[in-house]
Amino acid sequence: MNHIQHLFVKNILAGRETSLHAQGNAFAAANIALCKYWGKRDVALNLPLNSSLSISLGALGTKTTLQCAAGDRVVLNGEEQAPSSSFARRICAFLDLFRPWLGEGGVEVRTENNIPTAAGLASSASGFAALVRALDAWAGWELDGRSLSMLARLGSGSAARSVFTGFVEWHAGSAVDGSDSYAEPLPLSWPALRVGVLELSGARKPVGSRDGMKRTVETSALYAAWPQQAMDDLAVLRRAITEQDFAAFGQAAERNALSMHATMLSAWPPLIYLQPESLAMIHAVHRLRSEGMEVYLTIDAGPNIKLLYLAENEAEIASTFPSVQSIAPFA
Ligand code: 2P0
Repeated sequence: MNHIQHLFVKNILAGRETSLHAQGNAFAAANIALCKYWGKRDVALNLPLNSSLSISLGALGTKTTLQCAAGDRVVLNGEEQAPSSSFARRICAFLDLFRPWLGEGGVEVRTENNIPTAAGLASSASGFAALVRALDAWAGWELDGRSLSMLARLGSGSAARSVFTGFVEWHAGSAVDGSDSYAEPLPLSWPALRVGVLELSGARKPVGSRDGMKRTVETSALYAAWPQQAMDDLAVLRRAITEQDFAAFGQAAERNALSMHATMLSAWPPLIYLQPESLAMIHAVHRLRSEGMEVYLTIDAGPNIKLLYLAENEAEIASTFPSVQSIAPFA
């Protein structure tokens, strides 16, 4: 973690008194972007080149507990992680940003994910959001949502959105110091909305999102069109959510995901996250749609597909895709 990040945290915590409780506990929900975050304008502060919009996934997410320990310990789903593991190193490096407020001792981080393994749901989003909320509860800072979102963003960009639930917009902002790049919840709900999670492939992705977006920004000619595309899609999505216009909503989300994949495909070396099963599923969804079923899809930086549909079609989706996990974000 570098000087710029330390300064950013210092500014947010300026004037806050720390009084450590025995423990800090928090839960944060996973989120799926309907308008994707793809590309950074600043790597140290995780500042995005475009605004994004997500839906949270109800009870799927990360629960984290913090307490004092003799030295740092990171326990994931009941298993102690080696200090040299990339998971423990990333968490401890993030905690380093807060050491001046937490005192000399170590920190025990116990974290549980109930996100289906390898379903292509970023656990870093709910992970860093839960960690920041747990830090706030532990230290008694009582930060507002905007500050929590900006701190979570330092851990992982998409974590800025997981600080909240429901529909969440992450404003890209334009300030070089990152002070206007935060997420906030949209005051809108859509009780009939369903998100279907399908695990098609548990294979590890060859290139992580962080390196994938860097490569895309640096080498893809199609990336030049992306920020405007994302801005247009975000405006359509906002309107479609307000009016509960499901066709417009689904079209904008699907077009946005496939446009992001187009920028990846034209990077060099090419980034092809889609597997044969992914393409088969995309065609299956398009077939269903041609038969009159209102179902759309979205895909992140991996091979797995997420479906978007309404409660009235839940039973038919479950019988067509028996392995689908159907999530009701507003239930
Ligand atoms: C998103 N993704 O909006 C997009 C869509 C993947 C594809 O946010 O480097 O793990 O930690 O800021 O947040 C995944 O990227 O990247 C992501 P960092 P992050 O959900």
